[in-house]
Amino acid sequence: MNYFDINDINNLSEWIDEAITLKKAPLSQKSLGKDKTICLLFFNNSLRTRLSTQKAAMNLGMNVMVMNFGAEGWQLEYGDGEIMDQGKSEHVIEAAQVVSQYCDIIAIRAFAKFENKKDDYQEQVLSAFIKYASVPILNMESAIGHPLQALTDMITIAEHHKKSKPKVVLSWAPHPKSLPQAVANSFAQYANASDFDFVITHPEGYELDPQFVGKATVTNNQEEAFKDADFIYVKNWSPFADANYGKVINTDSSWKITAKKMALTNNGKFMHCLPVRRNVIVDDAVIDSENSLVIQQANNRTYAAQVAIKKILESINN
Ligand code: AN0
Ligand code: CP
Repeated sequence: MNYFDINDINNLSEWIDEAITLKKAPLSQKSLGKDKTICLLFFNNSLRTRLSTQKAAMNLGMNVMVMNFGAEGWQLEYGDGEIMDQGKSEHVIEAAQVVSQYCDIIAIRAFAKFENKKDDYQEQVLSAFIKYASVPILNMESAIGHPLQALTDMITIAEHHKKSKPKVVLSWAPHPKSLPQAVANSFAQYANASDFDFVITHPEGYELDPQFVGKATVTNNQEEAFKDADFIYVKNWSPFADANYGKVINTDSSWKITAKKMALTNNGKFMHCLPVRRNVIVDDAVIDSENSLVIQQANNRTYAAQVAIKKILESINN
């Protein structure tokens, strides 16, 4: 099996429970990955994903190889039948088969490139590796999804919610650079698969892909959305719509998360996947408050990765 997106999870609440169990005894499955190797390929920067995925693999007894593919690998070609007389040195057809011979799982981070929406939304890089590799693929944030982060966020909400149906709000916040929709897409997808009162709030022009919005309530009124919320999940993303795909069209600082806005919530918890720009996305007073879960979220990245790798290893062993 791959862990590419939510469709690879047979039972989300079971995965969440398993991650919480692994968190109590992280070394309990240490023999599962013995003599198995995971290769982590990074086409983009990372702190949490890189270290927590390594940690998770080590907790399962695996060997880990990491490569900054974007900075140090050959530039890959993805197109069929291309005459490769330009900048690209190697085709993914060979690269994926070659890497498969060195390891048992290939984990990949490859963000949206914002060059061509179709390539991004067809998951050009991850799809090519899934097609040509002969070992399972683990998604460490692809063009349109970040399934390890979303699994982490569902684990964190499960640990902290006090109600059977919490109000969970995904809020856009301003950022000076253009960021992918991946984190927001996956959060929305996993939130829709959970028993939440789920609300998305963003300025006009920041509508997400409807396939991820699903049955969520969507509003351009952030303060209205925050009322009585139990969890405020904040993220910047760039527009999905064709006209402004991947551009920055709004940096309105009135969308920043402030203590005044948090006071509208039901003593709500503040969540963000990190990295976060302080006092642009969120005020110090909020991220430093007792209600901020950001450090605990980052810790849960290890157990989300551990449950995903465990499932893949079990599928290999069977
Ligand atoms: C990335 C993003 O928004 O997708 C990674 C977040 C986990 N963030 C930045 O590039 C700042
Ligand atoms: N949240 C997250 O994926 O962080 P990194 O980009 O640092 O890996």
